[in-house]
Amino acid sequence: MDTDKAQDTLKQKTYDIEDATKRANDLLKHAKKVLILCSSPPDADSFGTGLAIGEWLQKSGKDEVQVASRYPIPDTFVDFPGIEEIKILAELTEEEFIETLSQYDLLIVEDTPIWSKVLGNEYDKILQYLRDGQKPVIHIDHHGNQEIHHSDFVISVSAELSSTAEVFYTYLLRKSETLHIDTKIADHLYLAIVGDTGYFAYENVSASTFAVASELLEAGADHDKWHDINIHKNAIDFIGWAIQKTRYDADLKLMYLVITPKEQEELEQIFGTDWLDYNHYYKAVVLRKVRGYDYGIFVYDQPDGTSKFSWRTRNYGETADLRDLLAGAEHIPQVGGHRGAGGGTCGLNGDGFIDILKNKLRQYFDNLT
Ligand SMILES: [Mn+2]
Repeated sequence: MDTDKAQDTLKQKTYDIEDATKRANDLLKHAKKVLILCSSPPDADSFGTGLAIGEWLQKSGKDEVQVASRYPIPDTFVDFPGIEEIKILAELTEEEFIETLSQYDLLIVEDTPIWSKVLGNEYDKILQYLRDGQKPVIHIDHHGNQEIHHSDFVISVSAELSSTAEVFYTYLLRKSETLHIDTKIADHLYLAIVGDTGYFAYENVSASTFAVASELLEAGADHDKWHDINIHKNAIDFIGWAIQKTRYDADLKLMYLVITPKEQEELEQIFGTDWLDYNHYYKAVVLRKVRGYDYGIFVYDQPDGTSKFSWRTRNYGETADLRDLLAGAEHIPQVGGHRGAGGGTCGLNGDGFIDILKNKLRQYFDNLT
């Protein structure tokens, strides 16, 4: 592991995205059969960018290109344009997936820094297969330089831009000599950017995001169509349910929703077993919008007594970066994402996690004064 760590540090110090892009282009040029894995949790950026990469490679004359996911696609995505092109490989065992993978000569993973989010819940053998150099891997992402980026067998095209779509467009597609962007690719990427920026509203938007969006519109992306996305009624009903359960701690500027196993049963009765698919809008329109509450937390208990959490933090002004507060803390094995939106896992249940977070925030505020 020490060698791995040394290599990580080396890679971090010497990382050069132009060089990574060049090496990625080399691999892309020579590959004939390419498998693209979208990440979990599913979103417009993951699917839209995956489909755009697939379309681009297909048009570049590859023999075979497949966009796929190791996780099932939730019902909320049935209307997502092109979703039927994404092959679900969720049921495959690790051995079966490796068998599938062996039929391709390049693997692309995108829109996540974490292996489990692309390779599936069980992935040790798959990762070993990749680590052994059995299959070249390109990683395209915007989540900062974490696990996948640090794997020395991976060529990682990674930059902290609004979306993976923006990274892919900026570093690979815009510079591509082989193909001019067509309407379908433009549409996929535009939708991906719209999704990850909340219609150009979030703080991850920069001048370059607008420049890319502008070029995508020029290339035929349909802004009117993508602005007309409806929200599933369940997502609205979920907000109604969740608002009543949301708790507030004014001193810590913290609002939080803990979903216990008992409440999960209740949610299952209302929304079915897919209840977790409907929280997106609550996070977007409630968690980060209440004045005086800079930190919005969504946490739900796992059957084994642990919990999963995510946050939406107000970015403007003096707010703590929850990544820094929680990284390496006791009972927090995993934390990632962005300053404004991220999440992780906790070895304790949801209430236990809230206690940890409150302590961390209290320390943070005490240090400020
Ligand atoms: Mn993304």
